[in-house]
Amino acid sequence: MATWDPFGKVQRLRKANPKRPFDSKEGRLPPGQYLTEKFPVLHYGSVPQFDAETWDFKIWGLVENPVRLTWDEFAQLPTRQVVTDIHCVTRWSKFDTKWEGVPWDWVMEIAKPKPEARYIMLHSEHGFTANVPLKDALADEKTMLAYKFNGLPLEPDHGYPLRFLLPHLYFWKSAKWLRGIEFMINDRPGFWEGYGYHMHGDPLLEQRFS
Ligand SMILES: Nc1nc2c(c(=O)[nH]1)N[C@H]1C(S)=C(S)[C@@H](COP(=O)(O)O)O[C@H]1N2
Ligand SMILES: [Mo]
Repeated sequence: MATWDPFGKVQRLRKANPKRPFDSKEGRLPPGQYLTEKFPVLHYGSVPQFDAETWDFKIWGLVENPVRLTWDEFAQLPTRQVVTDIHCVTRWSKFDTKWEGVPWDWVMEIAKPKPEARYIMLHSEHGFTANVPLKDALADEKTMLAYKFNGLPLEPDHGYPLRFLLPHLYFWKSAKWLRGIEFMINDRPGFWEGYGYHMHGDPLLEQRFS
């Protein structure tokens, strides 16, 4: 792992997940995972259609400023690029994937979550949801609302036009076809979590199922 740490990433992640072995070199491939060069596609249900005229993105719940943006508005927000490893609970990992999107900091600045907000629920097309502790979204400087992969718009299968990216948790938390974020005081299970997937989902701790 690089020693240059401009975002204080290691310290922030350690604070969020005290038991996590971030700085171990062997930790790059989490336990029970194998490496793949491919980019497998995994989701429940069908790939939704995108219509730029009717698509919107909302932020609601425990926030000072509820947000609603059209696709045209969303596409003008500042973006950044990240390179990151991703880890699927079905045991494949992929190294050095390249994404571009709107950083999580933007969500915090525009929506101004209330101090009592401690969890978020990601809301996607077809009613798909995934729950994430807010501290995990905050701790990982790679957390973003991603709309490009390898410099190109996301493939429909991989979440076009927009997906969540929170790469230090298992990849099911990176909800595809994202349409909104809800800030909550209490945790509640999302779609896969309702079928027994872990409420947190840290790959280094092998939090696959609860
Ligand atoms: N909307 C939606 N997003 C989803 C899912 C889903 O079923 N619906 N599955 C998750 C799971 S289980 C995984 S492993 C990743 C897979 O992303 P990929 O198909 O881009 O590899 O998407 C996640 N995001
Ligand atoms: Mo998954």
